[in-house]
Amino acid sequence: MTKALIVIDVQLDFCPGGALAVPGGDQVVAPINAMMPDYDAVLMTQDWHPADHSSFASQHRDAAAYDSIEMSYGPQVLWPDHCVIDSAGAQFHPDLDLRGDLILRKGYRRHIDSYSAFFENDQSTPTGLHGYLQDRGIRDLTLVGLATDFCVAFSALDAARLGYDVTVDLTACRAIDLDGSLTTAVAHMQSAGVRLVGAFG
Ligand code: VGL
Ligand code: ZN
Repeated sequence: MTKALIVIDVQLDFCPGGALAVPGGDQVVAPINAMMPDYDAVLMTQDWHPADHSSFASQHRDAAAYDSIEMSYGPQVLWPDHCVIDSAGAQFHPDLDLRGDLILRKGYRRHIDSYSAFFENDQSTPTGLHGYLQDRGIRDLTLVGLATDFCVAFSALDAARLGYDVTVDLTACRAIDLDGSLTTAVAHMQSAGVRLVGAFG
């Protein structure tokens, strides 16, 4: 079976010292590089926001980073400004092996966030990744990267919903863990049939 490794958002802003640093975020780089040769396709996502993106707390009066607000498409956590288009923090970690097949950018439309590699946060606007994978006959996906409880989990849940065989390798993931979000994400992934392997870092 053709199998793909999907590397989610291994960018400097999600690593220690970055704008939305995930504890131990840089520790995923070495295991991800080591996994790449085992896959027929290696795809990467890159969180890529305009400077006035609506997921940034800075764009909302009376709101602070990590507050949750209601948007037209549902609940949305407000984040510190991060992964701004062309900024240093939006770059991939310099040690990440970039010899992959596809880089998919997401979150570039001001009014809607996109955690998942498959759909924007309205859960219905496609990114085109499903079509790409179908075209290549890829049905078997392993997801790794940052952050376990947001972009990795949303991508894994969408992939399971679309009928892919989905594995998340926790050895090569790290979480933000906002108010129990990691426990919730793990429970949702387990009940959706996502295979969780490896140990939490
Ligand atoms: C992410 C929050 C905001 C992620 C991206 O990559 O998990 N989280 N943007
Ligand atoms: Zn983002």
